[in-house]
Amino acid sequence: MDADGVETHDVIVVGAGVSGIYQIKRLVDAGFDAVVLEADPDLGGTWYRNRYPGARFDSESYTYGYSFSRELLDEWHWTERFSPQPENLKYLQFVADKFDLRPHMRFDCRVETMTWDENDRRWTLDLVGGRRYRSRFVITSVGPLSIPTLPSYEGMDTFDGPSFHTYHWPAEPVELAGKRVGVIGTGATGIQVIAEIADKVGELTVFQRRPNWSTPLNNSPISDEEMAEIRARYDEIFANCAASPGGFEHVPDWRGFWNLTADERRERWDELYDQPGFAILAGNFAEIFWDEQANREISDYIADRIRQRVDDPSLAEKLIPRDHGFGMQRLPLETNYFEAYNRDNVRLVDLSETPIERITAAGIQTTGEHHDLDLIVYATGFDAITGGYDRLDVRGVDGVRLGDKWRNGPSTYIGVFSSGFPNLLMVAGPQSVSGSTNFPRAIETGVDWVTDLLLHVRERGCTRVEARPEAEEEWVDEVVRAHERMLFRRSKGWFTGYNSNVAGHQEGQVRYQAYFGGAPRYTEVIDRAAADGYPALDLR
Ligand code: NA7
Repeated sequence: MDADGVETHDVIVVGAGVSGIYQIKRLVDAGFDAVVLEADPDLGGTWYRNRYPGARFDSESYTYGYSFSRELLDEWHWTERFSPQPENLKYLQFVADKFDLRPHMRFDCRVETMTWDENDRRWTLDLVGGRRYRSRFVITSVGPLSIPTLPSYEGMDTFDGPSFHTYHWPAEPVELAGKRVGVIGTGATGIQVIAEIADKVGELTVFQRRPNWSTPLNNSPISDEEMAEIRARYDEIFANCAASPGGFEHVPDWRGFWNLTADERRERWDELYDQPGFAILAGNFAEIFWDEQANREISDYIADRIRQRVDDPSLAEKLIPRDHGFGMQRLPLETNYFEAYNRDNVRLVDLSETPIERITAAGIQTTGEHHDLDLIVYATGFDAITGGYDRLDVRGVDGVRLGDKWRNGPSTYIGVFSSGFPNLLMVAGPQSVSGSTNFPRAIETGVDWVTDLLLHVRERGCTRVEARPEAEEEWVDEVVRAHERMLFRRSKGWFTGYNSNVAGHQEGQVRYQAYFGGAPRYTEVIDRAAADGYPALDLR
């Protein structure tokens, strides 16, 4: 407690999701006086919030879980290869309880403003509701997908029935049986919801602005025997993830796209299409990401798969993307998504033909007709990666606002620091590999790096750490170079190009939000920085 009565700590972590939970564990173990401030009433972040039907990992469960504790790995049993949200939340609660982390967490604490005091070399954090905290260091683990975005259709507040964004799907059961449900949005979330509820609702109307490529998740239960095999293999699993560009066990097919015949490539894709998870993407020929002809060929292959699965040929064509190739946006994974459109109670409204005019008390009015609905689900995505920072109102040296510095896109040193904002460390921040690879694998790497830096700083008695501007420039250059090599440099999407969910993000104006150099390269860069004594940082 400071003299003025403000609760003060060495380190404050903002956000108790997957990153914040591991971050507080490391800090407490290292003897720091640290707390986590969490806006929600409980821990879990993404897995606390996203309770919509069908929400589950797209990463293999056993590559998503934490790797830091052998005991935890031995105790936890994943029941499905791609674990659903209720189990994921239980897992995070189990971790927090097992390591007694709750005493270090403060819930219902939404940070509104963070202000740097250069004389005192500390941050002051003001919360919604008026409470105040202070700390030498702040670690933000606010999540890349924590700010949901809603459209701005006229009449949205006049709809008579329930309507909500998927991120705010209520915790209490939602009555679906016999209801006329409208889903707006066909990203990874919309595709999960649509496939899950199609056979549980009366009628389902899907409002699609642009179709998305999507491939089978190929989920399955994990038996006791399989779990025992996975446990025996954990070291190998995590080593494989660390060595692969995407942080998964899937590795690119390095035989060379053009070294095989078209038939051989199709044979390989037949295998990959039936494999679980991101195999079809991360296990594919790397050329599909930068060679237009290679990308066209795989896109044609996936389009044929969609045609095979949708009974009505003209409907199938509407579900095939034309404005971007396969893998050029975040790939949604699905279970019977395309088959849902073969059901009599499911209808697709193509908003490119008949846009939404307004929301009415009774449903949705498009330029074509009125759709009577009992429930509207907005699966309209997020202000991704930088949205959480924009909402924080961070004021650094000389009162400069982070939101202003990042107005046209983020600028960071390795996704952890942004110069002008000393002692502010980001876990899974913009321009790290978190947005572009298997998320929790990158989180562990990031948390370990940040914690080791704080130990280094403590040993030397430093009270101020800031990235040198020239180091930041160099990193942004690398981020841009890695991005510009890829075909997706032209696509819309929350981490590839510009984010079409966010009003104000302009088409053609790319925000370099994520690092696409791959997990091994990123780890090499940050490890070297630590081994060399952090030359890119100004330590005082
Ligand atoms: P996404 O992937 O950003 O998808 C959002 C969807 O909502 C997408 O189909 C958008 O169409 C659509 N959208 C957004 N705004 C509108 C408006 N105003 N009208 C109609 N349709 C709209 O978000 P998700 O939640 O699906 O996925 C985010 C991540 O969550 C996912 O990658 C996982 O990691 C978990 P568009 O394509 O922009 O035309």
